[in-house]
Amino acid sequence: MLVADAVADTLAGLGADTVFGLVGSGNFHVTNGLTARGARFVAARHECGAASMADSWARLAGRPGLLSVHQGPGLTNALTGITEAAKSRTPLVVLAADVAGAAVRSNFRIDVGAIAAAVGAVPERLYSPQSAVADTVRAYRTAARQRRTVLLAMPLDVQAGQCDPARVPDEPAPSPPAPAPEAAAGLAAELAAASRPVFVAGRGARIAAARQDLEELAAACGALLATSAAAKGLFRGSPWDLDVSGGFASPLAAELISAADLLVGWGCSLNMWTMRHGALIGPGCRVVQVDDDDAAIGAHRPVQLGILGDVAVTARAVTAALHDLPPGPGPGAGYRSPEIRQRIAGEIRWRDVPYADDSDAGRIDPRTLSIALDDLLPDSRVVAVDSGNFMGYPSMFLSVPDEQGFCFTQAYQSVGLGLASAIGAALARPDRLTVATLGDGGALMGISELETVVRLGLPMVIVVYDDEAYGAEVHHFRPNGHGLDTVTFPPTDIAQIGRGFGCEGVTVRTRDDLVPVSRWLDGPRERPLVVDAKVTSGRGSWWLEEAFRGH
Ligand SMILES: Cc1ncc(C[n+]2csc(CCOP(=O)(O)OP(=O)(O)O)c2C)c(N)n1
Ligand SMILES: [Mg+2]
Repeated sequence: MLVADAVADTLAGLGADTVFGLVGSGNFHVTNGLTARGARFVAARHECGAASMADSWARLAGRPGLLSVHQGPGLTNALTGITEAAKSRTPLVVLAADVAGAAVRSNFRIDVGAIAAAVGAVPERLYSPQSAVADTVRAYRTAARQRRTVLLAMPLDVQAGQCDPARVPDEPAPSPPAPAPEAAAGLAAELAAASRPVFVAGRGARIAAARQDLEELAAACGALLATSAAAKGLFRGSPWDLDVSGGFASPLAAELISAADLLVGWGCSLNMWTMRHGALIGPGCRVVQVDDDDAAIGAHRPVQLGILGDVAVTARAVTAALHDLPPGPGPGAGYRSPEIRQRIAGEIRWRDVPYADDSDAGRIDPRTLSIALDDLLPDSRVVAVDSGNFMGYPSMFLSVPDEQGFCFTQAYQSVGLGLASAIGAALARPDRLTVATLGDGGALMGISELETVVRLGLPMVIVVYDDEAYGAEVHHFRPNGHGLDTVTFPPTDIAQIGRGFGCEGVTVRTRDDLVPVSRWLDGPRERPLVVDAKVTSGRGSWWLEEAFRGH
């Protein structure tokens, strides 16, 4: 069997059924091999877009994504998207064609292994025709089981070799790690002693599908529930849900989190964003971290107790340990009082926080825009967010139905990934309306994938918060009186650009301009909708100040 076919056979045998990419001669055979075995190939217009699509698809599908790229520039074009995936611990296998070992003077030659290592991906390689199947299995399982982005170099000479037909060893996945019993008992004792415990659930809680287990434990000890941005929506609907902790936290959420006497991070790194550089950890507050990666424990904040274990398994073990505590006062109502419940119901959402609307005749306040969209858009949605000053508005003012409703690709803080990540999300969750939220800078950077949205017939809403600037940079440098010519731009008719690609396009300057959005939502949604919202930009957003502190 041709090695290229054996690689495709192996991946299909492991369950791969969707592959994103851009095909050149070097990845042609493997990609065709996959489609011949029933996989869907999604052609992107830029490899970075393909990488972001595969990344967000994998996040929402809950299994490894596949990205297929040509050797050399095909891979380097994809690098920003691959880096985001690697930093987010997205299970992703990059099928990266590579020049033959002897082609030392090839134009396409780059050091693929060094590139993988440089961006935090795992370097893998088809070492020989004889090992190609085992190499592919190892790459896929590393991605799936360790949640890593794996860069599988596929040298052309190896791909063209012959090998025995693929036989994928059938191995059950190992069970998620349980905590040491004394560690579970230690956390139970901490919870029993706490009067104001708060849980902050992160990506690890989302991956472990731990909502129910965490809610049961939280109910048993009276904890309030919050998430990192990566797990936004996990506790939606709970009367004790504080939504996101960190820069996006509403004033009440920040107040309640910083008054906690015990914070437990569940699969959450408690980084500078989630903890506002530690400002959300009040004086005397004890901090516990539960994670299946020991390197994550204590990496950002000092902890009094670190527990190595899967989030869901640990939550169940701690609930059992709470019940086993010796007779005594035991946990009380904790942080859950009728007054707090009432305040959460009335004040926890950003849209319930009063603000002075700074819309004028020509531009709409981004908060007003976001609240209006929140009212118009169906609840069954996935919100994908690009990077920039604007990004807090959709993240804070658009609600999401659950943790599957939020696609937040910010581990590398790159502008320009939002549209492509929305495409991956739309393909993973066709049952929901996908809403891509972008700045004008990010929209124009990733605009080539608008053709992909149209070609795939995705009924997507693309909202551009258009301030005609790299707003984040404007707000960063304006206070110091720097010249801003390098970061401001003349008006661009993004609605018209959308129409040029085959979308419907609407320009929004006032709330009344949103009428065509309602009409689109009520109609057949045959073409994607681009909303070019001309937003006010008098001052930077408040969460941005947090970001600048990190620079
Ligand atoms: C790829 C990349 N280039 C540059 C930056 C620096 N940067 C951060 S935010 C930003 C502006 C983005 O502009 P836009 O998408 O319009 O969003 P806005 O800040 O205006 O809301 C830039 C250039 C970055 N984060 N990523
Ligand atoms: Mg902008």
